[in-house]
Parts: sequence; C-alpha cells; structure tokens
Amino acid sequence: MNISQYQTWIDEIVALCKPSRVHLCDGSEEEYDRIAALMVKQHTLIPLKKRPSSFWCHSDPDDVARVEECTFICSEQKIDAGPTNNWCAPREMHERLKTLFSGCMQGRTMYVVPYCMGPIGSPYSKIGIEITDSPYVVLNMKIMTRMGMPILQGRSGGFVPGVHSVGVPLKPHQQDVPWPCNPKQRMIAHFPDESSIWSFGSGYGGNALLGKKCFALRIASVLARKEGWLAEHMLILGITNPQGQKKYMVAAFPSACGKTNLAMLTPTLPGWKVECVGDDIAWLHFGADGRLYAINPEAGYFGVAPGTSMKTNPNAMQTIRKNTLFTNVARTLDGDVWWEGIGQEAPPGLISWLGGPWDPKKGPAAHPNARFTAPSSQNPIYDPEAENPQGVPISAVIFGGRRGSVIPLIYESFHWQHGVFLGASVSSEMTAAAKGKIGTLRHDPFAMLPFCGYNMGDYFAHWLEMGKRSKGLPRIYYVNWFRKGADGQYLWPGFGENVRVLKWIFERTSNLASAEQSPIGYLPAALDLSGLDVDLREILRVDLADWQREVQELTSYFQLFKDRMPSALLEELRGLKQRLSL
Ligand code: OXD
Ligand code: MN
Repeated sequence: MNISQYQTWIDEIVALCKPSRVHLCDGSEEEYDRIAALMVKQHTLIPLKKRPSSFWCHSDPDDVARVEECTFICSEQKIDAGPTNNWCAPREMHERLKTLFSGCMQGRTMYVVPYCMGPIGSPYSKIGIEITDSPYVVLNMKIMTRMGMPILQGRSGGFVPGVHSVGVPLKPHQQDVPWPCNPKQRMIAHFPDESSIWSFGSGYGGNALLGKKCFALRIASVLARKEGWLAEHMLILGITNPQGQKKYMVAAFPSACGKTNLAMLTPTLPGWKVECVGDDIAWLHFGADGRLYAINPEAGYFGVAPGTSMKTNPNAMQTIRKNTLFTNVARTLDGDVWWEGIGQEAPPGLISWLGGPWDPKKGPAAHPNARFTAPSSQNPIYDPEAENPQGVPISAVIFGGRRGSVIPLIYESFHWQHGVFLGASVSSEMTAAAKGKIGTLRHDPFAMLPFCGYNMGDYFAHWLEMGKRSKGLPRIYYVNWFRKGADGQYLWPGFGENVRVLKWIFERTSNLASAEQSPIGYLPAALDLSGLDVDLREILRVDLADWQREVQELTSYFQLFKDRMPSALLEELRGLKQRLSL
C-alpha cells in the first residue's frame, strides 16, 4: 500500500501525541474481531449471547451526547462562522490544540483509520483519514464508513485529516478505565479553510466518529458551497406506489426527531413500499439531466435505541440482530439488550446503562441518547440503488421538527424560494441527542443548526442559489408528526401511518393530489385516512393568531444574521405576514 503521501502528516501527529504504538487499519473483519476481543479483555465491551458478533458497552456518565458548546468553527473571520457557531481564530485554536494534544496518546495505541464517505467509485465520494486513540471509535468507523487502507489505493492527495483523542494519556503500568474521556477539556474544532478536524476529550458519537457530523456535514457543507452542491442532515428514502412507480425523497429533521423511523417506514397502506438509502446525511448534486441526485455518505446507522420496537421500526429491529454495537442501552442477564419503548416489560435483573443493577427510582434503564451502530447492508429494506455511484433522483424535499402546537401535519411550499424559507424557519423541541434542556423550543434551520460549517445566512443564500441552477427542482414540504390536541395527546399516530403523508407528497409531485391554498402554503384537500380515526381539520388547522406569533418570533430570529440574511427570505417573511393579516 502506498501511504507515503500521507506519511508526513501521520509522522507529525505521532511526534505530537506520542503514542506507544501505531496501527494502520486495514478494515478487515479479522482486524475488527481482534480489536473487539481486546476491548472485551479490557472490560469495555461485553459480548451479547443473544446477538451474534454484537457487543454492549456503556460510556462515562459525563460523555453521553454531542457537546455543541465545545464545538468550534475556526474560519479566518468570525463573521464567516456566523452567529450560530462558536468561533475561534485558527491560529489561537491551533495553539490550544497543540497544548491539548501534546503527549495525549502516551501509553495508548494510535489507530490510523482511512475511510471513504460515499459509495466506493462514486464521483461524489470523499476520503478522510481519522487518527484516533480510541478502539471504540475504530469499530464504529468500520460500521459507519467504508474503512481501511485499501480505500487509499490509487488515490492521490485530497483527504480530510481528522485527529481524535480521548485525552487521557496513560503512565507506565497505569490501569486504563473502560471508557476514558476528559470532559473538562473537551474540544471539537473544525478548520474550514484547511478542511481539517481536531477532536479532544470525548469518545461519544458525533464528537468522536469524525466522518459523520464533523466531516460529512460541517466540513462538507463548506466544500459543497464552494463546489456547488449540498451536504445535508437528511434521510433518503425510496417509495413505490401500488402501480410500481418509484420516487425518492429526502427529509431533514433535527436529531432524534424520527429520521431513522421515517427512512425505514413500514407502510400501513396496502401496496405501498418504502426502501432506505440513508437515515441521517445526504449529499446532493445536480445530475446531467438537471435533477437533484442524492448519495448517502455513510455505510451504517448510529441510531437512537429508546423507543425503537417491532411496532415503531421493525426494519431497524431486524437490522440490529447481529454485528451491532450497543452503547448506553440496558443489558439483560441472558445476554440481550433492553431499553424503554422496546415493546416488552423490563426483565428481572436488568443491568442499567450505568453498568449496575437497574433501580427504576433512579432514572431510565437506557440513557435517552443510547445508540445502536449497525451496518446499512443488514437492513431488510436497504434500497437496491443505495450504492449507485450517481445517487438517486430526488422528487421531494421534506423539512420538519418536533412541535406540540401551531405547525400542521403537512403543507407544501409555493415555490423553491418559499421552500427555502420553510427550511430556514424550522424550529424544534430539544432532544437528548445534544447536551441541553430537553423540550426547550429552539430554532434549528434546515435541521443544520449544530452542523453548518459556515455562516448560516450564507447557507440560506446557497440554497437560494441552487434553485437558480436547475429546472427539474424537487418540491419542498414541511411536516410535523408531533402536534398535540387540547388533551395533551398526539393528534397523529405517526410511524407506519406517515405513509399517508408520503402518499400525498408522491401524488402531488405527479400533479395528481389536490391541495388548498392557505396563508402558509398548500394544504392537502384530502388525505388517505382509510381505517384511521383522525380529525383531519384539527391536524391541518392554521391558527392565525398562533402564526402571527410565529412570524414575530421569526422576524427577530432572522435579525441575528444581519446583512448575511438573504433579502429573498425577508421577502417571504413579509409575504407570510401579509397573507396572515388579510
Ligand atoms: C446524530 C445526531 O447522531 O444528529 O445523528 O445527533
Ligand atoms: Mn443526525
């Protein structure tokens, strides 16, 4: 393998971090098994008797979610990181990192993990190399990406370097802990001008698996703007109607708002079929025919476990039967996993996510942000085109959030510019996916708030610009599965029943379903609700007073972006205000 072109960088990191050993990952199954066996010996992983080649582990209780407050975009100018990102000058951040990373891997093995985001051979795929001292990260990267030295074969240059350390050097003979991390000194820094990533102090999920949020969203969004494409926090699904016609859709919802469930939906309407291309990230390019095409840069799912059951997501349950890593779920005495909402009572003797006997008085058995990491190829509804190097053609873009009130079940934008306004106006109740106050309503434009690698105002402008490039643009929709009635109960059953909404979108994009114009967009004139007891009028209701408050709120939010706020979106806001007051 020719790694000479990467060697200088690897040598630099070795000299800085001073690991005891260096391991170049070949990405083989044998390597995976060897590392997993080592981690079992060190008591970090526990093999699960009930699930072949699967393991349970739990993190440090202080390292359970993405840490947005420690995540930085280090552009030359502060304004280019924008008002929604933490910023630090690149030179200053490099100084801080030098101190943090100096000798940080002493006593540990440094793993060099080359990986490809996107199908091998796709013109849209990109290469990264993550250097990490966490074997847990290596195993996750093996599942989540196309990983190993062979992916560097025949490549010249052009990779995104990422350096990750748990931030806990070991003295000679010092006993390691099962989940080393350094919460007091956490830092996740992105250098958009260098396309590089540095992450320190956390071993968890998006903080540590650098291919995911750091590369495929924050760095990729910057590259996408430069190169004329889109890197989005979106699922990609294929949907086939009873006549055998198939379309693809993408949907952006904030973290832990049901992207995985929608991407793997089991339709309740006879004859309809959904297949999954991806559940979290989409890279979108215009094809030669002018249409927008999507690839999934990832190769696995890092899904939220609690709430996943045979009822809510049977395809996910099938996917995680083997070759799966479980982090911070509960463990049963007979070698299986358990979490709240799995569909069965907690068995006696349950071990909680904290690693000891579960005491229900002290909180849930599984952490609310507990995850499974499983290969996409094990999904029974993995789309046959999911590995197509050209991607799949997109007919509809869907935005949504978790909103207990105000937002109707589904509506359609009037045109692209209005659709971009809908994306910019997404707000959602916070979930356990990030550290923060659960349930608090926050703006999360395009579900990209924690993931946009540059000024969000410029990002809006980029979306508007993309709309000028093509005639075959997808239509744009907004959904809300989470609206509640006066009794506090959800108005919509969700999950497999969401196919009824997808059906309307499918038919709208063929000009077959009818709609009624409302001040906020087109609402369905009818939805297929056969066999369902739902108050359609209530769930589609547009309350003028509520929406006037929404406009006021958006008016002050948009002011955050000052002169980077595109005037086209302010025009959309004025248009909405006018339509509401007529
Ligand atoms: C994720 C997230 O893990 O969005 O996908 O937090
Ligand atoms: Mn996500």
